[in-house]
Amino acid sequence: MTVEIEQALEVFYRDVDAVGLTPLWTITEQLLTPVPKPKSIPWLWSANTYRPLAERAIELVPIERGGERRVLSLRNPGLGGRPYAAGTLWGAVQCLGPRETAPAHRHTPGAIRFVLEGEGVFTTVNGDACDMYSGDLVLTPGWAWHDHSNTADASMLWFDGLDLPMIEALDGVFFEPHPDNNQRVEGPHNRSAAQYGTTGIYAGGRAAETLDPAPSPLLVYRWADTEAELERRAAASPEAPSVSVEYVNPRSGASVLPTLACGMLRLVGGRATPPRRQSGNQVLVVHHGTGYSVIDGQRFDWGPGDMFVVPSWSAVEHHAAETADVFVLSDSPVLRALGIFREQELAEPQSVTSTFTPQ
Ligand code: GTQ
Ligand code: FE2
Repeated sequence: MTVEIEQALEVFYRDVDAVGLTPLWTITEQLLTPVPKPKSIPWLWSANTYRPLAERAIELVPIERGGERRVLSLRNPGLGGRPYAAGTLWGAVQCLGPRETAPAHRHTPGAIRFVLEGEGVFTTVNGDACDMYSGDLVLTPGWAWHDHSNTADASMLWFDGLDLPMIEALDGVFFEPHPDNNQRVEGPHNRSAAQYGTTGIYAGGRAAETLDPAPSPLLVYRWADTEAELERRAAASPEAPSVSVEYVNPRSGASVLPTLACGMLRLVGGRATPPRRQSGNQVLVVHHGTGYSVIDGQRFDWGPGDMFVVPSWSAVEHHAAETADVFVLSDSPVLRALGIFREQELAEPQSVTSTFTPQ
């Protein structure tokens, strides 16, 4: 290269940079990765760790002082301190002490609740009070008014899943407090459940075929109904290492929210699921049973209440010690809607190269 060209190039790079342009050929970070390279990493939050901390939060932090919600968010160490479980998903433990209420509001991000322990709380969604019991799924679709009330003398814990990081990435977050601290409950509790009954619980795999931009009108899915369908599936496939059900919109058969899919996986004790991966992130919450999952070669042992993240395109297989039920939250409806969802069965079980130490 001649000295003139070298000097001209130097000036060119300076001029380009000065006006806010970056030549693609100078970017060293790989942008178009051959496969997804999520920043979040496989991680697990153990119930033995978070439960006493939730109890301390109830004692120490009144809802008013601690903000609108008494929530401990799952912070994935791969995300540079951001309070997100994965790049697209918020996951958290929410707790409400005896006789407490959390103020009503609404936001464009959609949320789901999976109930861990206790009873006596109801979440009011646009005036419909949904009673919450262990193993139930409750929806608060985007822009629906919602608040939580504990009418019992014991505290209650549940898992919150939101599409907040995704909606934030789309610069689509809106929030509004309700004019009153709590909504007025209209009519009897559980009106959506009375109207739609058990029609929102499907055998696994079918919701994927349908897309619906509207959220489910059924707002609460009872554990007893989920369990009954799991048992029907298990009886129909006695050889299978696992069976699954999906929670769906009973009107369309699509995922519960346009952004979030929820399912329940029943793992047969002593068996392992075939290793596979899919694009998009997942947060799993153990409802019953013990076992371990291998995620990208790392072993994660789990038991009831434990929560863990399977980032996009990570290889995963689940092993149950005894029959285990695991709740699965994913962003797959968005990838499907965009026509970019991929999944792959892997030929070989993974070899375990390390074991995760819970914090
Ligand atoms: O219960 O309304 O975990 O608004 C995060 C944001 C729960 C809620 C969270 C929320 C809520
Ligand atoms: Fe909220």
